[in-house]
Amino acid sequence: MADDRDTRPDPEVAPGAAPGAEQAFDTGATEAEGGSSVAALALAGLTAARKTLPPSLFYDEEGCRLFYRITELPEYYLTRTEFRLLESVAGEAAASVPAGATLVEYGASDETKAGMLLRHKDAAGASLFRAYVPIDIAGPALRAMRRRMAGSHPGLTVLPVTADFMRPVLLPARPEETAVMGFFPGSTIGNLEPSAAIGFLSRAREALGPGARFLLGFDNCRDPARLVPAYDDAQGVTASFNLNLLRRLNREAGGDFDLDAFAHRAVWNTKESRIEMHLVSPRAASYRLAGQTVRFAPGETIHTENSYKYPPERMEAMVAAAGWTRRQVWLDPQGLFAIWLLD
Ligand code: AVJ
Repeated sequence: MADDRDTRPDPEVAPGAAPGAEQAFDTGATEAEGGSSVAALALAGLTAARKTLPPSLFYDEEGCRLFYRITELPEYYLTRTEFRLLESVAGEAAASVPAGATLVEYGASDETKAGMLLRHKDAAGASLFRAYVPIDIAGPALRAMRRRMAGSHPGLTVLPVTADFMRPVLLPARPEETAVMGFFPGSTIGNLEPSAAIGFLSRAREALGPGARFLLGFDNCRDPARLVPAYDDAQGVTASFNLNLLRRLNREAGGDFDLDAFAHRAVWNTKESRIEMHLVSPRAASYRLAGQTVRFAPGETIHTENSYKYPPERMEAMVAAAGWTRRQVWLDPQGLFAIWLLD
């Protein structure tokens, strides 16, 4: 039955989309960022004085596969550290909402982390969560998730939203009195510029409504000796993940990039407290993209991602600027990863 709805807008959509909201309620849209074409996004970034590509472009099907492989690399401690931490605190975190709540996950590539929250029940044995709203740019992954969860979580209403969570996201309608918890794991907040992170957090606060809780997972490590290998692994999986951007542009945006002519680079930027990923063109070169020419000077880079690693006091100021209050802090035993409960 779930498949029946895959090509139609979800009927349970609240009327009156926020201005500028371009999103699909699981309509199977293939555009990047729920509206702008891959070519338009890429051209905007590659014709700028300092070349960039938006990290949301990483996650085509191959990119999702490569990211999953990254999460299993020995050097990439983030996912497994957060996983273990979440395992130990999920009960306590989930118990901060009354039974029958809705869990809204921003950037939900699969249900493993949410599943740790969703399984909890209150003292009377009632499920703490009645509905789950995974929001992600990758429509196919969301549809696969909904099919799996129909079997694994009977009784849970799953309402996927295919959207870039950086745009105003319109949530499916839910009963007014239902409690809600936002969930933003994976240190994905680190991909955002600080001002954009505050903007995201305050839009989420508005969308989730008064009384909402928010669970935020982020990398707490600022040691380049650990971070650089995590973003430039020995097997070269992260390099493939980065280069896959160009493969995608060749396929979807009329590009002719020579993948062998670019090198992956990960650098720790101390001043900005972030890991940067770049694609470097060691030689002068020019390529076609969507009917235009993109020229590279020798050594010029495409800046493809930032992963900010915010010190706790900085994160505290950001959540406060967005109107949230930090209620609880959990850290793994090594102090590498943090999960904060906000309300
Ligand atoms: C999914 C954004 C959290 O920044 O660590 C992994 C993506 N990039 N390796 C991160 C990523 C390179 C990841 N996030």
